[in-house]
Amino acid sequence: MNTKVILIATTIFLFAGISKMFGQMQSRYLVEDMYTADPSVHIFDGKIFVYPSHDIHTEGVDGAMGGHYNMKDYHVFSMENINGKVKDHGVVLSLDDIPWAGRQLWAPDCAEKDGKYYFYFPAKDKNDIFRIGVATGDSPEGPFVPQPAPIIRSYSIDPAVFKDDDGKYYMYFGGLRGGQLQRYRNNKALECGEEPSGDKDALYPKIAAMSDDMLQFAEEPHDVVILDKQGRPFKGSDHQHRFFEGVWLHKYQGKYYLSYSTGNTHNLCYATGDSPYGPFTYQGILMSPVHGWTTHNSIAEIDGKWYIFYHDTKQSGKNYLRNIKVREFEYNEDGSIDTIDGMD
Ligand code: FUB
Repeated sequence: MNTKVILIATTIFLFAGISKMFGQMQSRYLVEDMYTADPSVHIFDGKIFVYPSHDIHTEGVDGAMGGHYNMKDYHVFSMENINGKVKDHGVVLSLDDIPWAGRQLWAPDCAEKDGKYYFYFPAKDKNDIFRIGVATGDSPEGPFVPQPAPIIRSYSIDPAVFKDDDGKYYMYFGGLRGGQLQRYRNNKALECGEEPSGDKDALYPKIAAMSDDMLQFAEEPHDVVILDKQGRPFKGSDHQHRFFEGVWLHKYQGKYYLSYSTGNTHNLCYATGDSPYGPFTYQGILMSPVHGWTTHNSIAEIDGKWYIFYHDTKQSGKNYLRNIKVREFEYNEDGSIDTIDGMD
């Protein structure tokens, strides 16, 4: 190849990259007058709804087990379109109104069925055990009225409810360390549970089909198996790839995409599969680490474009005071996704 050809090819390559960048919506903070995190996005009634955690300042820090994420209520936000004004629908559920809950309202999600809305949330019960609760409402904006008790057989954190094209609903959940998943095996609490280390297989997130009334699991939760490209489970020591928390499930061109955080290595990874139950095959890093310890995503197609909702701590400089954001991304022709820059 002579120099002229190389020069032309480089110019075309750079031009394509720059136009892709400028054609796309760059990252945008959604809420700046309060701290919010863990955004779950849904399109309800033709509007974009975001269901986040509501971060607050807390005295007393318990670094390793997340005690400083001491949230006490939830707000709901909506937009008419992706560039539109973000409306705060106010407090839709408070800790004081949840009869079984003791503390720490963590990452929630919401689902719609037959015109009713189901708001799912993790909270520690009065014995400091994370359970997953559900509160119901007649509108995606809330308010939501909690059920008197958590979902039977629920444990750990980060519920994400996915509606498949056949109308079935599934809850994905689980999170390590502060999220307590290491305290369980085969859905049973252990006397003393530890995160697998060394050559032991890593723990998986869980999935359970929802009951027709959306208030309970319709089955025992199953492992959501995530394998590397050679079909092997990740080892407990492989902190760059193994699941930690914050699962989200979306579908693209008939494939199921599972995205999740690796926690202490701060990656958002993704894996694909042919069934909501998996197994899923690891594909790569969806987003490189953001500012802050936690990273948590949700994904939706809005008006023909794809968006990732996430959070970072650029504005506060504190791990437990986060701001939710959105940015556009594109799929490659083969369905893969190039790593999104989390620092952007
Ligand atoms: O917001 C509290 C916890 O931090 C969430 O449940 C995790 O996913 C992490 O973002």
